[in-house]
Amino acid sequence: MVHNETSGEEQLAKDIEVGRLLFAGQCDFIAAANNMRALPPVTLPEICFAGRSNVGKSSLINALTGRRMLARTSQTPGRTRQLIFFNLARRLQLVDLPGYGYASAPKTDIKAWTNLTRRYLAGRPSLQRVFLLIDSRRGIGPADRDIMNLLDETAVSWAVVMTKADKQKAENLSMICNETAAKISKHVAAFPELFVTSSESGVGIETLRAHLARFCLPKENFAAT
Ligand SMILES: Nc1nc2c(ncn2[C@@H]2O[C@H](COP(=O)(O)OP(=O)(O)OP(=O)(O)O)[C@@H](O)[C@H]2O)c(=O)[nH]1
Ligand SMILES: [Mg+2]
Repeated sequence: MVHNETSGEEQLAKDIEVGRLLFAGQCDFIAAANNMRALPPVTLPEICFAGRSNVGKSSLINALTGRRMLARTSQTPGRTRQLIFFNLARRLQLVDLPGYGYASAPKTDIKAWTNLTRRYLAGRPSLQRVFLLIDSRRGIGPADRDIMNLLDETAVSWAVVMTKADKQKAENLSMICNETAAKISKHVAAFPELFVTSSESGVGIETLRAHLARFCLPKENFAAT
């Protein structure tokens, strides 16, 4: 029993190290696209971060890559207005998406971003998984449900990342995570596990790195299956 637990921990530590090494690699800005023709060519496996405005998408990319200023963040919602592509260690493409649910931008702008994001999500052949960010203080809202349904319809695999865990009390956090997990279990294209993170405190970042490494490195690199 004790032996198994130890080896489980060792396996996890090995996977975390694989993730750490990948994310310690160079990460370069590739492209900012505000229309479908401006998307960079399909080359590497790609994962993207989607979610409401201000949920913490750009901050999460910075936390994962350990670079404070790689993706531009802001206290004002609506900071990221294009699809921003980053190349990680020439192995994985990371995409920072514009947020949805931001009411104070001009309506035509909102429509253009929403259309572009939807077209990208539904039609990008290299897209391995969408990471849908949910604020730990708010849980799933109506705009999130629209995206979840779109992803289910287009059969794009997606997973939920809870953000800003540092801003929520432990008991509320576990309650909101249980509620969220129950809701996503009804969606066919959803990965059942939640990733609970804080870009501020670093909670959950190494686990998410280890998970992301699986989209671009061969299976033999990992201990745990
Ligand atoms: N306390 C705390 N604040 C966070 C965390 N992640 C992001 N923030 C803050 O939340 C605000 C929005 O973060 P962004 O990363 O710009 O959010 P975004 O989802 O990229 O927003 P848009 O580009 O507008 O869609 C900023 O003020 C961040 O500092 C976190 O884990 N903890
Ligand atoms: Mg952003």
